[in-house]
Amino acid sequence: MHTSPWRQDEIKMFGRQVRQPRLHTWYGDPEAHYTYSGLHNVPLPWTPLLAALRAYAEKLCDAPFNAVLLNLYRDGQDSMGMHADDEPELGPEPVIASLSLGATRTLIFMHRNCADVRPVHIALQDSDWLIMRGATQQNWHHGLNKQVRPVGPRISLTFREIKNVI
Ligand SMILES: O=C(O)CCC(=O)C(=O)O
Repeated sequence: MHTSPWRQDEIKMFGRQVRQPRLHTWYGDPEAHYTYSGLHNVPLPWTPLLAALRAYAEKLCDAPFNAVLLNLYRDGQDSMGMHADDEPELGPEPVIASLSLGATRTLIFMHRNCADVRPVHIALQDSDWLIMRGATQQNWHHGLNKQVRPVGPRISLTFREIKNVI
């Protein structure tokens, strides 16, 4: 994965163009195009390693995946804002399987509609799998904060199924 062609694209936030606070790449079947945060992602072909991890994820979740988003957090200054993976091409109740590699970072879940439901903090360690499914995206936002404490790089691989492939 150190040979991945990592990208740092610009997205529009509060009316300004800003660079995403992390790097990413998108691999998948040729037709698995994915647009989020205004970025259109055309898939790179599966590498043997990513194809093997996809097969493992499919067994683990008993669900099909045709693409994977790789996120690289270089240090504690890299982050991901609170969001739901609820783009139309993922369908209403997507299964998303995420593998964490490298440094431990904490993924925070906040309920979308009930302010009195406490946030859930999940410390994701090297080799951990996290599976989101059912109504998770409808009910929760998730994200990963910057942190002051020094931390090494972390990669997450989030396997998805793009449904309305073009
Ligand atoms: O890095 C993570 O574990 C979170 C990734 C994520 O939220 C996403 O790709 O939508």
